[in-house]
Amino acid sequence: MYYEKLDDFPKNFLWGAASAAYQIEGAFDEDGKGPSVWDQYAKVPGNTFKGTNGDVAIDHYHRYKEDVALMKEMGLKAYRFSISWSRVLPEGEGRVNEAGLDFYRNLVRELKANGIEPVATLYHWDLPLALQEKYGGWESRKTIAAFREYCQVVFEALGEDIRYWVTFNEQNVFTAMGYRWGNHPPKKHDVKLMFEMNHNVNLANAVAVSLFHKMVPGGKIGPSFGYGGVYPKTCDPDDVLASLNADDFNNSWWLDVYCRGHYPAFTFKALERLGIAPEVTEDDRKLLEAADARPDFLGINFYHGGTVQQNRIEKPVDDDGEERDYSATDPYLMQPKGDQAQNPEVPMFNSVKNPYLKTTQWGWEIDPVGFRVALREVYEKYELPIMVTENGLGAHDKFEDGRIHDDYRIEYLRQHILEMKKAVTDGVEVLGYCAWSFTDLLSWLNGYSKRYGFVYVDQNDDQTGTLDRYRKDSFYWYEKLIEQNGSDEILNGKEQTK
Ligand code: BGP
Repeated sequence: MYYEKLDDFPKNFLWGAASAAYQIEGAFDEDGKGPSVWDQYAKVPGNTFKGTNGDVAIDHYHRYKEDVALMKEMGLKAYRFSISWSRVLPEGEGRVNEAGLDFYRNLVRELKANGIEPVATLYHWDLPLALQEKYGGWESRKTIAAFREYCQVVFEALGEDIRYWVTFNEQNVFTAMGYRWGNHPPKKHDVKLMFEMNHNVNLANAVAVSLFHKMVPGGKIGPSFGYGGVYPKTCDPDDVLASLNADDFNNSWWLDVYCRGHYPAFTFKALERLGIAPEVTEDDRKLLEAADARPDFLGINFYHGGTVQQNRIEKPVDDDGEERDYSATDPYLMQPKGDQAQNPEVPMFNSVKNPYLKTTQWGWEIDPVGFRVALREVYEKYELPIMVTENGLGAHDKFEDGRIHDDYRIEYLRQHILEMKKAVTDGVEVLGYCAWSFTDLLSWLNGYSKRYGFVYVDQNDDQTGTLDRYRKDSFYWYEKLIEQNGSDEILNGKEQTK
């Protein structure tokens, strides 16, 4: 769709940047903070890249004033951060640690004094270790009650000062990484259990949203979902059907529950057939469907989507385009039902490479148009305002005498923000855009060398850096973009940056 002129971004558009507690704070055991599952997990040899952990991270806990001063200098309008549950409730429930709450009170005060809108995430993966040990974490409904307690404490302390809240960050990612792929805590490989614990997180999300609506009437709350749009490999109707299946399995499975209060029929039936669908009680249904459990906006984290073709059982087609007969040997058909239950998507779709897209140094597809498609799809389907809560480029940056020439990052952001502007022109209501990330920070599984920030932090994989901060070229570019409220000039690449 071609426009002669794009709509302007709204005047109060929230140009922001994002982070998460474990990835920046450090001070992992200071001022009464209890351990989280990540504090433990990252210290087990082999679990993270070169053994990196967030004990110090980028020491934001002690340097938050310096970081906020940089945000202010940049002209940032919003800052998304997460609250560490075990800093506030060291055992996950019960005793409140006032010193932990004070850190967030001070941070929010500092942000607001500098004209920056705080956006607080309640849960960015760092579950209090005590809850994992006591109840098996999200495997138990007791953790839902603990989460409610935590939310109540935090809403009471900060509800008046923070307008925008995010419940769960990328529920689709932490449930799958923790319970299917086994590369996040608690490192399990059990798909049935994953769907069960995921259901508990859905209930916790509904509980938090309902409670928020009671306690913070003027505020806005929603989950941040890791959205990946799906393309069919070809216009063969069977490939199109496969992409519909993948979208249902990868996206609607969560988004429908958040926004409509129930699971999508197709995936639910597929899981039921395999005996791995979550048990949904009558009370659960009521809770999920309650009007006050609907989010006020949807947070969308966008990095990349995927491409699929029809499954190989019905019509075997290889990536090289050659047809092969899998019917006799297809491992899925030969597997007992229990094993099929570990691979529920096999009959639904088959992931393939997208030949049109380039990838990052870490192999993630770069797809700005897909970002516009994603915004359109989500907005059309759920009719909720969208806040882009993460989008950005992870790269190896080169530090040259205090300068970091990250033109590749500027280009990535420019293209994505331009497509977002087109989506706005298409009619999508976008409240704000939080680039991932403001400063460099710890990547959960890729250490400190996968950098995303506008601000370079001298921290290395061996965790010996000075922690000094340096503005990258992208810092000055984003500053200008904000100043011009995302003008066509800067988005068409005509502006010179330092
Ligand atoms: C998202 C997470 C962020 C961040 C980002 C980049 O999934 O919400 O916390 O880590 O991805 O991921 P990575 O560090 O793996 O490159």
